[in-house]
Amino acid sequence: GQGDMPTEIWEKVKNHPCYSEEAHHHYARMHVAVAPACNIQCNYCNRKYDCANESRPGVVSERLTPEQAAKKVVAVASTIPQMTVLGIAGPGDPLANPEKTFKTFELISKMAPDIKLCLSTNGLTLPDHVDTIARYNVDHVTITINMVDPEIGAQIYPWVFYKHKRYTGVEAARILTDRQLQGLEMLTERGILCKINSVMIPGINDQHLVEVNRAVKSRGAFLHNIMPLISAPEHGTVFGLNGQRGPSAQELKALQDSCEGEMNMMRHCRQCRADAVGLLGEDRSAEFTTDKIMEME
Ligand code: CLF
Ligand code: SF4
Repeated sequence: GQGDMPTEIWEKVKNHPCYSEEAHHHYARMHVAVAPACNIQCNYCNRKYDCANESRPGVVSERLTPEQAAKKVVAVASTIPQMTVLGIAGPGDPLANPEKTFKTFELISKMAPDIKLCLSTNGLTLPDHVDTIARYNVDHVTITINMVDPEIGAQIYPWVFYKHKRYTGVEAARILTDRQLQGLEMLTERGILCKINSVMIPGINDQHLVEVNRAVKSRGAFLHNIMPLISAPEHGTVFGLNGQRGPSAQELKALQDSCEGEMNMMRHCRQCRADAVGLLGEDRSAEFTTDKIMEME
């Protein structure tokens, strides 16, 4: 229920399946995979698959043009009436593909104006796009923040590509954390709800995520979603190949518990694919391939 939440915030969360634990039983989201490129490298990413920001590696999602994506949204919304939210979450970084991402939002806001728009990003170029995000009425932005300490960041991110130049090591991580936190502040100043996703990587950032939690809370983040690293050698990620393990369910819960009280913690994330369709935990993307949508017309 609304509890003591201000009405303008309640209006934004009550039917968003990720922002409200209750809503996820009743409302569906869909992602469209319009954003193939990325501007950083995470050691938990396998570019052959979807963005590990938001996804379980293993299945390649179908890449769509903005026009195909908008058609798909209209087709899904007419089939699944509980579909309230359209998210762009990959397979790369949506803001490393700004033309495709914002063109998709523009088409959808015309063709399906009731659908809420949602965006997930690594944050590197976020400050440059805050005005555009606000202009397209994107109410929900997720930033994946795994550290606020560049020394720790250097163990997670081998490089970032920023303003036409490749940076590595601590310097790269410092640029990334500065841009992420600046972007978060700019969004929350404009009243855009921000969720922070963090990937829990045992031995690297597990102790540190409590500090990340404080840093994002103090900058106005609404919700913190700490997700387990999914690591297996067959996924071909740097961490997987190095034998880096993911956390146990108990370790994850203990960390979430120690952050709870500081701010709202999300505990119902299903680490969706970049082309997921349906209720969280349900995947109906196979019903809505481009071929099938063309047949529906
Ligand atoms: Fe998608 Fe992400 Fe928007 Fe939700 S998913 S872009 S906020 S509409 Fe949700 Fe999926 Fe977890 Fe993401 S369950 S991976 S938190
Ligand atoms: Fe991969 Fe996403 Fe990281 Fe880019 S931001 S390297 S797509 S996990």
